[in-house]
Amino acid sequence: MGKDSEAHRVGTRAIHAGQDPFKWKSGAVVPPISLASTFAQFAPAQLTECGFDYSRAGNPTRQCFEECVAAVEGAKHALAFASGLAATTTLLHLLQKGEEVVCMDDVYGGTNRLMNRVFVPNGVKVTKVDCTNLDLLSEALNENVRIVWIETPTNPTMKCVDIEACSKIIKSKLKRPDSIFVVDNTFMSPYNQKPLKFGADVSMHSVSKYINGHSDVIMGLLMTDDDELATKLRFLQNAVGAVPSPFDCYMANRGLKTLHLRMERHNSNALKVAQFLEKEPQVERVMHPGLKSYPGYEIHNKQCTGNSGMVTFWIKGDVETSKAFIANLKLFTLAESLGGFESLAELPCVMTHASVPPDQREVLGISDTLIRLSVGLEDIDDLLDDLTNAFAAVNAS
Ligand code: P1T
Repeated sequence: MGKDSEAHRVGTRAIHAGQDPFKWKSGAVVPPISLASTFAQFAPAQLTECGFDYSRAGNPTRQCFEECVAAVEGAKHALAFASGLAATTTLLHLLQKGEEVVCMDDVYGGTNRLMNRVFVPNGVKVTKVDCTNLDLLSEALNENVRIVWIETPTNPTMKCVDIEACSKIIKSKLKRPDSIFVVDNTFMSPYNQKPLKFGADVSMHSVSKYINGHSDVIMGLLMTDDDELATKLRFLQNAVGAVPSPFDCYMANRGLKTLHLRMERHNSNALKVAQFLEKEPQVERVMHPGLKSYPGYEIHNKQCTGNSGMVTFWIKGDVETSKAFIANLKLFTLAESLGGFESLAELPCVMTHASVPPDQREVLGISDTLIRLSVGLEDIDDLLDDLTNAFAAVNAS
């Protein structure tokens, strides 16, 4: 992160950090998409001053995005990958056979599937722990644990984990210097939450969500302040090779320019939706960090400056009620994913979390009446009308 950007606030960083028009010879105010897969060398292994040799190892458009997003999160290093799961896969390649991951019990279904069905068969141990209970976390930590992985708030039940408290326990119990505490920060975005400031070693993102913000890119990120860890991850970024295309880097860099504006609107729209749902007689329970009733309200407010657009609720009834409610929504589109400008609704038990074993889903409360909303940037009264109409239609049927 450059000196200038350290002095700037987050919106200014999103627009200017790493974007100096004079670093491109033309002075273009919008960074060019550098499509070259390879770069000319002056003599064998004598590179230009930019230091690029092959685009898997490094690319100007990717570097431009990485520098900007690092400045927005306030991280020293950012590394971009072809998807959120590609970022996770690359990080998990730090593990040796026999080493262990302690993973929050509620995480994105794809993260759960990656750990259990790809890494466990290859000799990694994964232990699921409800890290909202710090005693359980502490008990789970032993000398084989190399990585602790959490989300907060979690996908999809929105449980809040105390990042700072976890970090203190991990640092005091895991004496090995190579242990890594990762926070998947996708739900909050760098605008609302900066896990590295609370003791996380890595902040991971699915860029496909809020950072890009326009539902037209699949990409992931790992961010860290640790130079040594960054070097290891840079090695793996190139060696494993799950890198994003220059075009996607361009798109994500462009989406990032409005992150601060979008997040303000996501934050306010979602709070109003959550407050509306809390008063709706057909709703059993709502989870959103902006509600006073939210179990992690104080912890969340200590570590976040906003709540994002994610709202989870349990509708009264059964799976047919959930399906009827979703079918009657007109503005909320039935689709997986989140964090785009458009509002989405989904049923995690058969969509994003279908790969989580049914007994685990039951323990976590990912029932067939749990509906997840990604509240977008539309006019709030139109969104509330849409929800009102869908509840009325379910009630009338
Ligand atoms: O889809 P991808 O860019 O690979 O990111 C994976 C991922 C990682 N972490 C979290 C918290 C996520 O929510 C995701 C992707 N999630 C969805 C597609 C979803 O609908 O929840």
